[in-house]
Amino acid sequence: MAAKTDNFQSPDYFNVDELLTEEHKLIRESVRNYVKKEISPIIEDYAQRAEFPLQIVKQLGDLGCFGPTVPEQYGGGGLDYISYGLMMQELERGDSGVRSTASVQGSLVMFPIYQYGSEEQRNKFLPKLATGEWLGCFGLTEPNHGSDPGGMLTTIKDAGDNVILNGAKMWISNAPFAQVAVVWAKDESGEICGVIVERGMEGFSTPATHGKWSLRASATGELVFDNVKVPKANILPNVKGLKGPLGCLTKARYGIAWGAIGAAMDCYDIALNYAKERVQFGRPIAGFQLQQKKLAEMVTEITKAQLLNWRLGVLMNEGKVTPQQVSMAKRNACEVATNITRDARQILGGMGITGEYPVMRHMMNLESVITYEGTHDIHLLITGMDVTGLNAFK
Ligand code: TGC
Ligand code: FAD
Repeated sequence: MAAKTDNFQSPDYFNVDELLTEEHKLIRESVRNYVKKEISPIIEDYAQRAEFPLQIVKQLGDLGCFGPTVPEQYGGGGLDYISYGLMMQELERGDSGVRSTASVQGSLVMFPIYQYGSEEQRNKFLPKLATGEWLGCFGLTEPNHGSDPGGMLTTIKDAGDNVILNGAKMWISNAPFAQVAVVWAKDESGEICGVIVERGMEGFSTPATHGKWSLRASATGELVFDNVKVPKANILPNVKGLKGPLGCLTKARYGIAWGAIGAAMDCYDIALNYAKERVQFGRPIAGFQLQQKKLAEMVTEITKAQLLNWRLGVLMNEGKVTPQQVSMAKRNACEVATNITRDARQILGGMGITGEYPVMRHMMNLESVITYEGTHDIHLLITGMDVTGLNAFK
C-alpha cells in the first residue's frame, strides 16, 4: 500500500486554542508533526498486517510522550496535565494503538512506580521507561475478572526474600514486547498489592493475543505466572488495595478522554474534505442537508468535548479532579468518537471501508477504547452512583 500524505487540520470552532499556553501549542505541534511524519505513512500497513510498529517505542521516548507528568529527575517531562492530554489527543489522531502504548507506559507503569514505589524502584525503572529503552505493561484484568477486578485470583505467597507469584492476566496491552510488568495480585491476607515483574524471571511468559479486529497495530497478550519467584524488593511498598490500580486508571482514563477526541477530529477533518470534493447528482455531497447534518453534529460534539477536556485538565492541574469526573469525560469522549467515526465512514461511502482512509481503522479501534479502562456501562454506573449515592454495580 502506498505511503499516505497526512494533511490534517484541527477543528477549533470555539477558539479553544486561546485557552492554551504557548508551551501547550508547541508540544501539540511537535507531536502532531511526529504523527504526520512517522505514524500516518506507515500505520495502515501495520494495522492490516496486525503488527506492532516496535520502532515507535524509542521514538515516543525521544519525543517525551512517556511519563510527561513524572518529575524530570526520574526522566519524566515535569509537564502539566493539559500538555499530557494534548499529547494523547495527537497520538490517537494517528492511531488509538499508538496512544495506548504511551498511556500504558506513562499512566499505568511509570505512574504507579513513581507514586507507590520506593526510591530504589523509581531510580531503577523510571529513566529507562521514560526513554523507551524498556517497554512496560499493566496487568489487572483476568480471564474471569474484567469489570470486577476486586475478585482477582492472581496471588503472591511469602517465601523469605521473595514472593511466589501464580495466576494469569489477559488482554494486556504491550505485553508481548514488555520488559517490565506492573502486576496486581492478592497477598495471603487477601489484600491487593502491586508487583514489578521483569522479563526473564523463570515461569513468566507473555503469549500474544491474535485475531483482533480492533487495535490491530497494538500488541496485546496474556501474562502467565507459573510459580514466578519475585524479589520482595519488587513489591510496590506504598499502596495496598484496589485503590492502587484504580488510581492509575484515573490517570490513563484522563488520557483517553483527550485521545478519543483526537480520533474523532481526524475523522471529521477527512469527512469534511471528502464531502466538499465528492460530486454526486451534479454537486458536492457537502451541499446536501443529510451530509451537513452529520458534519454539523460532528463539529458540535467535538467542540463540547474539547471544552470538557480542557476543564478536566485544569481540575487535574489544580489537584481538584474526582475519579467520577474523569469517568464522565472518558465515557463522553468514547461515545462522541464512536458516533463520529461511524458517520464519517458513511460520508465516505464505499471508500470509507478501505485502508485508503483512516476512518474505518479509527472506528474499529474505538471498539476497544470504549471497552478498556472501564466499559461504557461501568462509567455510566460510576456517574449514576455519584449523583444518586446508590450502588448499582452489585
Ligand atoms: P470500590 O469499592 O468502588 O473501590 C475500591 C477502592 O478503590 C477506590 N477507587 C478509586 N481510587 C482511585 N481512582 C478510582 N478511579 C477509584 N475508584 C474506586 C475506592 O475509593 C475504594 O477505596 P478504599 O480506600 O475504600 O479501599 O471497588 P469495586 O470493587 O466496587 O469496583 C468498582 C468499579 C467497578 C468502579 C471498578 O472496579 C472499575 O473501575 N472497574 C473497571 C475495571 C477497569 O477499568 N479495568 C481496566 C483494566 S486496565 C486497562 O484496561 C488498560 S487498557 C490500556 C490501553 O491499552 O490504553
Ligand atoms: P466484562 O467485565 O465481562 O463485561 C462484559 C459486559 O458486561 C460489558 O458490557 C460490561 O459493561 C457489562 N457489565 C459488567 N459488569 C456490569 C454491571 N455491574 N452492571 C452492568 N453491566 C455490567 N486490561 C488490563 O489490565 N491491562 C491492559 O493493558 C488491557 N489492555 C486491553 C487492550 C484491549 C485491546 C482490550 C480489548 C482490553 C484490554 N484490557 C486490559 C482489559 C479491559 O480493561 C477489559 O476488557 C474491560 O475492563 C472489560 O472487562 P471484560 O472484557 O472482562 O468484560
